[in-house]
Amino acid sequence: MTRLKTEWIRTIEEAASSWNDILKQKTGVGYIELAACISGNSVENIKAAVSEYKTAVVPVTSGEGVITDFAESVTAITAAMGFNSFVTDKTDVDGIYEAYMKSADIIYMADDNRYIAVNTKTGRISDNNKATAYGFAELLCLMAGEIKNKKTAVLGYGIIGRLMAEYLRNKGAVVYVYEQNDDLKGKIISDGYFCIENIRELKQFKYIADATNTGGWLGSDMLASDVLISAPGIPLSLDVQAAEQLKARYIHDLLEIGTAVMAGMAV
Ligand code: 2YJ
Repeated sequence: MTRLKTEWIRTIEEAASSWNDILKQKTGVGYIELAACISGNSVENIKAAVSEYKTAVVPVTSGEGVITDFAESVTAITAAMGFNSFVTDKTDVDGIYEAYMKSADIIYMADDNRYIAVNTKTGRISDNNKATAYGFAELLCLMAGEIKNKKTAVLGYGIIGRLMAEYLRNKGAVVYVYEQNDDLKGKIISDGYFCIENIRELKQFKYIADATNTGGWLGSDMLASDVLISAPGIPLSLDVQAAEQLKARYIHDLLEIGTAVMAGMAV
């Protein structure tokens, strides 16, 4: 699991709102519509929550400690959705106490293993892995227009890759998985997916869900010219040239989509 770095997330605070606009241009949905879709809430329900709920982010010092700008970035994303959002002054348990005392409805917090949002009123909890995987998988479906019966590649069969494969299969996609770790191939097959044996086969795929976490290994010569990529994997797999060339054809972010969907799943 990739640990976020301050230098990667530095721009999220100022760009959270414009990324919402770009997402809408690319897929037809923004944070709120995607949060509604994945959580099974109506857009009206999410909008009502946004206008009523306070969200708090508690910095967590355990393990590798606080990531400078992490809590502020999460706050900026929920604020871009319209929530009344704040970072607690205190950290850890004292921060959770502060969030309750300030009547936060949803509390976000992350340690090295898990990033969650807890609804203090209903007890509902959402997990970033699921929110991110389902959010990005749905965005691939939206970019595709119709994913049913379409050959779709999932790169990486870790936590996020598995959740994306499951989501895409439920949407009717024919899922092929590329995974470098040979020990996982048996699992891919027994889970009911096809294996991409050689990365050269990737060129045949128009639809790609990329959940790998080695940056810069994917060049445009390895991809179909009309490829559409939804890429929650961090760092981005596309090399610098491919990222520039395919700008209009891929979606990637570090925190925004997952965080927005988490809000929906905690409402
Ligand atoms: O509060 C803080 O600033 C830190 N404790 C945040 C830690 C963020 N955690 C991570 O980046 C981990 N890799 C877990 C993320 C899970 C996302 N799927």
